[in-house]
Amino acid sequence: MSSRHVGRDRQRLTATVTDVDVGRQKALLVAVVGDRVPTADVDDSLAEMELLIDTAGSDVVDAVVQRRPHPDPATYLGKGKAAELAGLGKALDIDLLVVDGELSPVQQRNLQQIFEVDVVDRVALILDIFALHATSRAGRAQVELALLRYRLPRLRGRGTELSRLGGGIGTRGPGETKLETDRRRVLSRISQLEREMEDLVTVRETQRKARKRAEAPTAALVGYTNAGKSSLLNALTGSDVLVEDRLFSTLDATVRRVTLPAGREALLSDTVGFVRDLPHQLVEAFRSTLEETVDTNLLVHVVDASVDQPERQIAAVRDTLQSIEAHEVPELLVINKSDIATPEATRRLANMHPDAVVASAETGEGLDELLSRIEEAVTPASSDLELLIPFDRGDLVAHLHDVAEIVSESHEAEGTHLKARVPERYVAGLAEFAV
Ligand SMILES: Nc1nc2c(ncn2[C@@H]2O[C@H](COP(=O)(O)OP(=O)(O)OP(=O)(O)O)[C@@H](O)[C@H]2O)c(=O)[nH]1
Ligand SMILES: [Mg+2]
Repeated sequence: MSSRHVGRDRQRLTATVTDVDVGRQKALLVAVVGDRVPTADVDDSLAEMELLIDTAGSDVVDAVVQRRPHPDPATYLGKGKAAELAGLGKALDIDLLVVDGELSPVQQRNLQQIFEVDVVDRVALILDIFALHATSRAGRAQVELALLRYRLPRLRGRGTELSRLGGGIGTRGPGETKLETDRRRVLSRISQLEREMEDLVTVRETQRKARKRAEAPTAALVGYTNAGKSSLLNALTGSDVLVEDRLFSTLDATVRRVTLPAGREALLSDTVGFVRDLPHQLVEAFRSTLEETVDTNLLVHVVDASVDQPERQIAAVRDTLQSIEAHEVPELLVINKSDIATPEATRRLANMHPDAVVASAETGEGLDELLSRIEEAVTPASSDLELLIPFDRGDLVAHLHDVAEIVSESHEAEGTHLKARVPERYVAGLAEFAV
């Protein structure tokens, strides 16, 4: 069993004590990892935790890794280690202990007693960020649902207050003041939210059907959080969706029209980013949103080529897609941020994914190619037909003008004579008019 302090001067993410903004909470970050986990993987995971903690409004004053085969069932860290670190925490005057892992309610309670500060695990941290960023009614309802499901098993007995004093990580949330104080009321709030979600799903279902009727093909931007999905949406559609160097800046789905090279329009959507081990409470709560987003003709999977291990992010995204049963939708990989990634990293990714498009939302590199590739992927196959349509079927002629490319049109004694390039799905229904 060994432990290791991660140097404070470690690149970019670890704040030194003097950097800490007044008003921001000071956090001690701890991780328990197996003896054989490579150091690079541990550092990667801690760097991501620090970015998450920063996004949630706290600063990491020190990070400690304890190597042991398994977390302690009672105290997560070994008991001795926990006591030692509690001393360090006092010396550093921390407000918060953050664990890079998932704590059982018992472990969380015990650590809270040992450290005498709030204790937050990775799940609570991610839930907290979602709570901070949720703005729409649906987004807030979904986050509240996830938070309540996370907190329910952590309620102690009857009448335990859910919201503790102070407004730090793990205590916030939409509807926080409304958070109910006992199990029964939490449960009834959960079913109320579930009903609300069902209603919202129905409304959105209707909107989605309307969009489908509009016959515009759809593509959805998916990818790891901070990969540049919103930036690409902006660059491709000239809109100004919020872009931040923070995790989970986007929570609500946005849909924008994009004009494809041949002039056809498609609908491009942007939504919440993924992260490895996205808490299951969140996947559950956001399932309907996520499933809607990925009910599309094409997934445009954006990967940030400038991160340490882009392959791991690609794998995490594909895992999440699998858990929402979207892994069968065609995928187009975009290797983004080529302007800041090293040429070797970009080349390595491009070699491993020969069908991917190399692009930069920042410089515009590769965007034309990306649009053509989206067009190619979403354009349905069509057939050239020659049709004779009786005059009493003017509706059909009008419909063909909407959905098909009319090559020639002439009015003859028996009806309208059309030569048209017709999308495949209409071909069968036109058989009786073929000449
Ligand atoms: N240099 C460079 N920076 C980029 C590029 N694309 C995005 N960024 C930056 O990366 C950060 C994240 O971009 P976003 O577009 O917000 O990423 P996102 O995938 O929408 O992130 P979430 O909504 O948080 O999941 C921002 O600081 C962007 O300015 C790029 O091609 N090159
Ligand atoms: Mg975004």
